[in-house]
Amino acid sequence: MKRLFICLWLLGGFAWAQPPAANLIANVSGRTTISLDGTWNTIVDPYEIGLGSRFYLNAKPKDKTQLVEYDFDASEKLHVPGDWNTQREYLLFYEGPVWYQRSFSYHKRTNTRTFIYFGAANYQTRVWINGKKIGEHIGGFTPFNFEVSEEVAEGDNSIVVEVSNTRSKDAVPALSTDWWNYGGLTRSVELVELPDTFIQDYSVQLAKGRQDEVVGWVQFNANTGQHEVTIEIPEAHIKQATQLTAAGYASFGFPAKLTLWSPENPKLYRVIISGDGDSVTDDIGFRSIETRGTQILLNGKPIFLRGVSMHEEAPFRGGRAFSEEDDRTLLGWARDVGCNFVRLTHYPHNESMIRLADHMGLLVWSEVPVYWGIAWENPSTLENAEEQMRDMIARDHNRAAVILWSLSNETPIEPGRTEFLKTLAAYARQLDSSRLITSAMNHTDSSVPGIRSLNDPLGEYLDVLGLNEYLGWYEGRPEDADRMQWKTAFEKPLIISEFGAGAVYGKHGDSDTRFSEEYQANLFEHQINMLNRIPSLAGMSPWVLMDFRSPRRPLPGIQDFHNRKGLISDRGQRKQAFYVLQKYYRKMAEGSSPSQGEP
Ligand code: GCB
Repeated sequence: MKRLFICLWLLGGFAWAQPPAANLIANVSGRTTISLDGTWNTIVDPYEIGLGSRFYLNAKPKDKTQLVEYDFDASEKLHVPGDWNTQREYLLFYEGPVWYQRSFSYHKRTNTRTFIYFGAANYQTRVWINGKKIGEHIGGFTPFNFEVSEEVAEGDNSIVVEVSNTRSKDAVPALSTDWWNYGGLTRSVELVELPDTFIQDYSVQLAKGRQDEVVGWVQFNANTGQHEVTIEIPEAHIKQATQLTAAGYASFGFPAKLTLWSPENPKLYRVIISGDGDSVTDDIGFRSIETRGTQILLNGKPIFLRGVSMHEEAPFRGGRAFSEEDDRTLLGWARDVGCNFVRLTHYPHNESMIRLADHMGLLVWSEVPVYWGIAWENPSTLENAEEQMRDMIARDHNRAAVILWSLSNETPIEPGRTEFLKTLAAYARQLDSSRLITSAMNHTDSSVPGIRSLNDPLGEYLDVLGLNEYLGWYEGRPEDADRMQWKTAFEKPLIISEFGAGAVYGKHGDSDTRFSEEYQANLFEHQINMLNRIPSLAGMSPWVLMDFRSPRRPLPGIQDFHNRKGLISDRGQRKQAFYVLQKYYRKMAEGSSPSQGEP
């Protein structure tokens, strides 16, 4: 194939100037992996004796005189991936460490490096292989990996992982959340095999503001010598080569005529990156995203985000969602409502959810768990939030579906918080200048009766404003919406990122009866009419797709520790409000609604 000339993009304009300084391996599903999912032996450790008792040695008494007070083999089992809370009744409310152990057999291969990769573990994790400490990680929703080439043995191996979901005031999130603190190895664990020098990460996307030019970079894990790296998009007859720097980095840019990715046509191209003895394949969509005044433009055209917010909670069985089937059900429901957009709250969801959104044509808002009050003044809390942002971006930056990185949800207006989020916004932009930065705010000025004004100083640092409001549920009556006006102090697109009301599926009453389906449906009617009057509205993501577990919701017979604001119950039953929103979104998709952004 004829090799096209590759243009060096010296004048800036790369979507990513630099790859993130993470050591994450990109696109693990495109690599040779050995799954460590399945049944693990586990010891619940509420008094935190495991470290002192050296559980990580997975010891057995050598003879009958020796005292060893634990035994992984004889202990209860848990399935990985999965939270522990929903696998054993007595662990439902448990917060503390649990020790996991499993044995595996491994055959070492020459010229191969071995890594262990965790999709996520909530919240604090320590890992040992064959008694040797490999590493630690904090953060409950982002992936991490450690090299274990030296530590894995030919033949039998034992891995021990301590996972603790203990909450703390300096953590991200901190002490209080309106979702269940599911602990454990909540996503897959696998070994990844790579050549000595390998492609650590890459970015391939449209140049900012262009629809006919692809730009990107490739980063190897180590110095490579000045080898060549090629980028192929076979379906578009593209094959480009460029030179790596000695540090194993290359940037590139080339003209390309591609079918653009959109919700109506979520076209993905197979992209192959090869060089210096390594090669990785990915399916990538190409689209542009930007704002103009109060509009969001997808591929240069205004789009209204018909969204819904959702937790990563498993339909039907409850607990943390982890399987492709869970993801398919949840995103399928969002599509049934008529969505072209999902707000994945309040933490990064699993990678397959994002990849599925890419396939299904659902635009994504992805968020780090900077939720309510956290330790704004603590530098290590900021560092933690930055790391979670870095790893969320590192994992998903090649997904066309993701258009918004969200910094936070409902944070108090105070100087320390605004400074913290300003720093986090700048960091996110430094990592990925191609996407839009947002945050869900919730404080408005109500000093003028009948008008709510969003003038949170955080708005200055965002591309898109998110606003959560609960008119008609936490304050006032649903009918108050008929007289309410919303204004913002910024000439920027606004997404109403939450509104909603609790309803128990099958509970009926008049529209004044709390927790009845009728109350919720009525609130949606009034909210929709109100939101339609906001000139800068560019989207909405009502709260929430499906009922979910929350320790803050104890009302017996109604909540039973569930937040009941779902359009769908946790058993998959659709409430009346589901159909109210569906009707509205369907009409809008047909173009009969006057909302901003629709052509
Ligand atoms: C909110 C939060 C969300 C809660 C929701 C509620 O504003 O962002 O996490 O679950 O309200 O139901 O109160």
